[in-house]
Amino acid sequence: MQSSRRLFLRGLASVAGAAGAATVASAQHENHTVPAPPVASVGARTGRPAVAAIGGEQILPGVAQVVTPDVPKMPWRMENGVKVFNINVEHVRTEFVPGRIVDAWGFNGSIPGPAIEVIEGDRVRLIVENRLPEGFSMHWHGLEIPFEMDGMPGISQELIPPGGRFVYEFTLKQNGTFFYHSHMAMQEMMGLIGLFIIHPQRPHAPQVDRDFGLVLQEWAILPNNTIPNSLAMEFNWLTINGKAGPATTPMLVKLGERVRIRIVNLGMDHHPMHLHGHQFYVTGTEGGRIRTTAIEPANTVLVGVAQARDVEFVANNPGDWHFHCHLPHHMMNQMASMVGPTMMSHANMMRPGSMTSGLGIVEGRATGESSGAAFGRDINIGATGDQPVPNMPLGRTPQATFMQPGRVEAPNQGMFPGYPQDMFMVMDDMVAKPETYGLRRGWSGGTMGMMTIVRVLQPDLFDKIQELKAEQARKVTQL
Ligand SMILES: [Cu+2]
Repeated sequence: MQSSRRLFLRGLASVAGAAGAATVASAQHENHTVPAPPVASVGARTGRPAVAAIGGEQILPGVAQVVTPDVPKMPWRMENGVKVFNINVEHVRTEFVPGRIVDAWGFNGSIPGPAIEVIEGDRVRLIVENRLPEGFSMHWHGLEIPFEMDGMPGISQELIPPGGRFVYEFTLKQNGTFFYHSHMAMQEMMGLIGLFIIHPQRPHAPQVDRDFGLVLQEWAILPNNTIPNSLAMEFNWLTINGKAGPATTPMLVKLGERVRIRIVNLGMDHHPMHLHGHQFYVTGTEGGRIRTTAIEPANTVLVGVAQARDVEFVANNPGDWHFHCHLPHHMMNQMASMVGPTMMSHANMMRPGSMTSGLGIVEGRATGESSGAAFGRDINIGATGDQPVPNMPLGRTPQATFMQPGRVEAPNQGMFPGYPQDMFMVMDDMVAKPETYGLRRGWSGGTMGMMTIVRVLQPDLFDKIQELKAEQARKVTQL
């Protein structure tokens, strides 16, 4: 108990350290990545710092605010009855799992962008500033707004040039789960999307106690590279709110509560999102609320590209339940489970020196007897030199000692491209945070790729984690 508490606190310290580093990174970013403003056709940069949020504390009395794990809310200020948002489109350096640094594009320092959370009937003004090195325009996906505000370059407006601004303003006539994104296709694959959640003025019945918002994205990032290849069709990193499992922050609910999860997908694949331990009802699409007589039970909902789905359920089954895309390749990072067995440095399967040396195959055919029965997955037919390779240590008490803060050398480091998050993926301590408190030791070995966890907690554990979160917030503030 003592030692697990110590490890947990150590995890907190690394979280606090990361927060400090992020501040420095964003300060540097201010100074060198903003291109020199050219003559802007739609307004000039003002250089005005972002105004601190005054909104977002409470959306509507008695209505649960939407929780977007790992993603901030978009701050706004009220000006003459209009909610005003400043949205900067810019390079963002982020981290999918500890050690997997990614340089992509996002909004206000976040990938996906901060979640906009507003109310039906609101008038909103969205001041979009393009800090990319190329033209940009913003589309408000699913919103019924004046044509000039639709963000279609060439059709409804000119591209916003690098350094330029465009002010979008409209009144919200709908409610539901919407999103905002670049309308340049390749920019979508560089990360440019964010949630746009509109609450109804009167909540739908039955009201939910917890409301969560998730953005699904996929990325093709070669080993030893930090920049996504937006042309590639083979995706090796799958993220929920910009994190890959096990770095995705679990969603916490109290036993018996009614829960809504809103899921949005923008990428090249559709994601069948599956919840363990419960049945849910699909209550909304990207077009709004589904009428009550049409909802049906399920535990997997297909969230197609450009779609949104709201699901609701009563969390009546205590436990830590996976919520994940069920496409096998999307349930891991770097497809480590598939390529792993062919990359073991035994038999005649040498580990690759590079991607061009052919996934470790140095002689014969990929499917030849000497290479095992099948490329990618040895089923012990014809393979004499291979051996079973699990995703995580075998045995009743997993030894979660491979990757810990301060000790980055794992015994198998370097055997696989894209270390860490390789064959032995137990990294509980590297991703420790209050929300993971009390998870079974070794849990992180089974949570990869587009996976997260819904924790249906007894009230005392739920309250304990809230205390830990408050304690962590105090520590970060003191820095
Ligand atoms: Cu998927």
